[in-house]
Amino acid sequence: MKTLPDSLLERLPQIRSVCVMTGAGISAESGVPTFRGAEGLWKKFRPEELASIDAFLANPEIVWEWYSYRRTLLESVEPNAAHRALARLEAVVESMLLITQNVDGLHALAGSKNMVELHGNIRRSHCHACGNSVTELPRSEKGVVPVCEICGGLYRPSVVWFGEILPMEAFGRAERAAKVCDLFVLVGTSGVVYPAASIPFSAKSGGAYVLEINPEETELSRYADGIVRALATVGVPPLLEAFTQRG
Ligand code: BJW
Ligand code: ZN
Repeated sequence: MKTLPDSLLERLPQIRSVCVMTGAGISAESGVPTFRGAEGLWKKFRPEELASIDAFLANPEIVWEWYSYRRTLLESVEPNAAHRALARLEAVVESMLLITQNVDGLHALAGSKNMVELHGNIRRSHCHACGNSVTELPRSEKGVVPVCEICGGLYRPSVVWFGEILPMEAFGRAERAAKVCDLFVLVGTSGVVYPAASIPFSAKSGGAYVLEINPEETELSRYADGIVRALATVGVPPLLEAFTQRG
């Protein structure tokens, strides 16, 4: 089993409050592609052509099709051992907030409750014009973007695109928890997308120990106090085990 850094094990008895921030890497072993990297979604598609309001308004059918493809993929995937370990960690530590950049909903499926979704959720949609929010979309022909029953505007996925503001309540909750936590864990994120990537700095300035779990070096590695170079399903369960044994 992959060992946690000694410096973290020494601090373990003092840790009361934990924040965990996850990115696409935690869902990679469930079969959900990451964005960047060799197998990433954006090897094939340029982000600005798909993940912005300008792209959607210029080519709504293409953008809708891309999200439909990803939603279909999600129908056949399940949470993995890392999602499940984080859901169980909630019951083991005094205080925990899970901050996810993922839109796949796998943390909720694994049972996480105390959680914020910074970049929305691909399973929801809302009307671009009036904001009407739905989980069940009206029927539409394949390749045709469904329209709002209230105003006739186009439905769009309820995810945060480049240039859009993150949900204020979710971001505020994440920032507040990061500032006061004792341990901040980064799992499977490249740390290149802001403002999410700024949250570990709030944790660090509040005195937290920052742990990174990622098989690759990232933009945030040099700021981490401890590093576990492992896949999420290998690196995360030992964290749950360490806190469980501590009691
Ligand atoms: C494993 C693994 C395994 C693999 N186990 N690990 C300050 C500085 C610079 C730029 C900006 C800034 N502030 C704002 C910006 C602009 C922009 C931005 O950050 N751009 C940078 C990319 C340059 N940010 C925004 O536009 C944000 N909005 C905003 O700032 O509003 C204010 C504003 C408004 C108007 C004008 C100006 C400012 C919004 C950002 C929204 C991001 N949305 C996306 C798409 C969501 C919809 C969709 O799904 O299609 O969110 S982008 C995409 O990246 C997605 C992710 O949540 C996000 C982060 O990616 P993540 O999760 O880190 O994945 P990867 O693929 O990058 O990395 C995977 C990692 O996993 C790797 O490290 C692997 O090694 C690892 N891994 N297998 C563990 N098995
Ligand atoms: Zn509408």
